Amino acid sequence: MAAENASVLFKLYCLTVMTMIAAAYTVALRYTRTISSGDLYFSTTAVCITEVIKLILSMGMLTKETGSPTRLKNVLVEHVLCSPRELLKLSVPSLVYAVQNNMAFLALSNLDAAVYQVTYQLKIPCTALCTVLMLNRSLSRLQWFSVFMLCGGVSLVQWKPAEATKVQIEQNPVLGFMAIAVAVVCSGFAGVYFEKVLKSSDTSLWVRNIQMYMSGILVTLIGVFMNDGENVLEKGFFFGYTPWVCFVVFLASVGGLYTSVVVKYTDNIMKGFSAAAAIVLSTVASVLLFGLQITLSFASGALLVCVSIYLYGLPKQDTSKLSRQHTDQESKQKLITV
Ligand code: NCC
Repeated sequence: MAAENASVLFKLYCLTVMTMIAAAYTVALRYTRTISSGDLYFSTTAVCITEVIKLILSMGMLTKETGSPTRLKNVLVEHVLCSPRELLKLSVPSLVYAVQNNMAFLALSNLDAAVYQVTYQLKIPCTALCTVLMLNRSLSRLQWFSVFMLCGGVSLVQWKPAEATKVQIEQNPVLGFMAIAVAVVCSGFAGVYFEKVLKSSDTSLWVRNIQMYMSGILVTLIGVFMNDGENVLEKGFFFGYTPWVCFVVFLASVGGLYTSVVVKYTDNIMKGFSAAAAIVLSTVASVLLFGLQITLSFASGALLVCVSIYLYGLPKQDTSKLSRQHTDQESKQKLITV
């Protein structure tokens, strides 16, 4: 399906599911890292097994796309076995995503989920910067302004007063914030890099994903042995896996695939804007359906999100027309003064 052929409804569906999964993922991950029964699982193994599941699911999608086992075999031979250069190209985002995904575990082991969500929004301007630098796209001043406004708006929307949550582990907030800073940069860079590779050829999304997840498995496996090698050998790869941990791995896998579909049909900046809109809309729906109380910070954040979406979407010529009008007025003023 070509990007332009995907219906608006389908794009909306993917964005909403991606956003819902991301919200559930953050909370569930935090829960598994802090409410431990003593047998805390190795987070590096969770990141690794997620790559394996994403590879299997992408294989399934490619099977469906190609339609016959022979065609599937041909595609895999051409794009995976006989394309070491492409595999190498995709190993860049897979390495960066591996770092990012491990950082999420480190950050959520040391910071509250709400604090994490709010701070992580810095990825929006970081992604915009990567888009401008790596994809040679330009943003008008108004669009830059709206990107920062969105960042502030989403932070306010997700803001919750700090609660004294019961955690059974020692936390290091400085380490948590440092992990977020690394994750923010990784998310911006890897997202835009993957978008660039995906959109620069006709190669199928599922082929690109397979290429990326293959090196992803290798990289994250190295991460397992570098960080937890001895313990994993002693206690086992799946040590400490509870149904909740499996749920986190499931969300990470499905969420990752939805992210890739969203990037295919929109772009990384749009992903940020639409995810924000989905958060606002889902809260408004909860107000209408379940009588949820709206806080002042949510209302002001939602307003900022809406205004930023409007400003970002203004056609560029409109804004340049505005600035041209402004300059014309300035010149007239100067003439009058002279
Ligand atoms: O940070 P974010 O995404 O940009 O991270 C992208 C996640 O998607 C996976 N991915 C990306 C491209 C691709 N072709 N395949 C993939 O599997 C990457 O491995 C990485 O995990 C967001 O925009 O906020 C979003 O946030 C993540 C997640 O909440 C944060 O990274 C938290 O640490 C969401 N992931 C999940 O919910 C599992 C993502 O959907 C949206």
